[in-house]
Amino acid sequence: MLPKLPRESLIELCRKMFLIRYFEEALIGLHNEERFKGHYHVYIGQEATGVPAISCLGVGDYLFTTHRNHGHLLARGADPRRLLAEILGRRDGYNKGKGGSFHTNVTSLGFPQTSGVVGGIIPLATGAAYAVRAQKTDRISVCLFGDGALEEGAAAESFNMASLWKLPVLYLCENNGKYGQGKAAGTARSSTMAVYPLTDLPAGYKIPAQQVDGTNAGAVHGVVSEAVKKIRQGGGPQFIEAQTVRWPGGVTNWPVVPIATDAAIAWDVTSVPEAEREWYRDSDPVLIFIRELVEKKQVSREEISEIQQGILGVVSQAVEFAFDSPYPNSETALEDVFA
Ligand SMILES: Cc1ncc(C[n+]2csc(CCOP(=O)(O)OP(=O)(O)O)c2C)c(N)n1
Ligand SMILES: [Mg+2]
Repeated sequence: MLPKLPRESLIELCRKMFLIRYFEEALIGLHNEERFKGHYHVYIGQEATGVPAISCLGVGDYLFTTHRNHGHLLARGADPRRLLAEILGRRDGYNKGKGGSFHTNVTSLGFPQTSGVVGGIIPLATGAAYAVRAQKTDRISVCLFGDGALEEGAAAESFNMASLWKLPVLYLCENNGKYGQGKAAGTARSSTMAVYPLTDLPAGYKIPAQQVDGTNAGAVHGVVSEAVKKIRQGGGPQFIEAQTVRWPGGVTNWPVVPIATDAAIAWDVTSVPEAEREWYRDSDPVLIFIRELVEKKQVSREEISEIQQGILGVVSQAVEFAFDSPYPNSETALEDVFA
């Protein structure tokens, strides 16, 4: 299902999904070539959740994200050059290279704090919702987190307060399940939660909670835009569980790219190694989206190919920019720190 948006907006969503996919594939390649060190997580497989969801927000809204933040930042319009520079610890990064992959904060885009601590942003997002309400604005706070974060006590405490105080917060839980597990509504179990379905947890706190197919951009756009509207009208918190199927390249500690994503795979998966073929055919959100754009005659396959080439160019410029950027001077180590 395509989001109910004009063609130009659909193309913009398509560009953003490709940008995330190619940015992350390039990052994995750079790590494999040992051009940078350190741990990182990628957003591959969840593009059709973050991109349409974030497109529903206003410029003044706050977003809080996790260890898998690259996709959320790019969806919100972050400059891939400065994001990559940050991940590589370079001076031209969004946080002068001091935040890195896990803590890229972009306040100008409404990301006051990113946290690699699982569940760490749930109370922060809830606090931001309290703040915007106290300031009597119509801003909302959006909390993007994985299914694993629901294990944390801070999640339960936040839901309780958000519900009691009817705070303007959207909890968007990205349930990427376990590798090899289906995503059909109601069957996707989290790998780490006894509560099942996950929506039972916020529902217990009387927060309206629903599930959506996170690989279906139109469905995500529909439920998120509706939830945002209700929150902005003073309806209190909302919870959405977006279910995706874990990308087979991301099942081990260090991601591996089984095959470089190419639009042609959307129509012919024979080039994909057999072990990963099913995922690219049935669960790859980027390929599902472009297949639908073409089927619904919003774009031609040639146009898709042009978009793809354009984005590959943007990503190689980002790589060049980031490696040209110097490391911060040691004298600046104590600048921009609180204590
Ligand atoms: C409090 C805390 N515990 C453990 C970790 C280690 N850790 C990093 S990612 C991760 C899995 C989180 O699962 P989920 O929230 O579902 O996110 P996913 O990686 O599946 O997107 C864990 C346990 C951490 N960063 N913080
Ligand atoms: Mg998860």
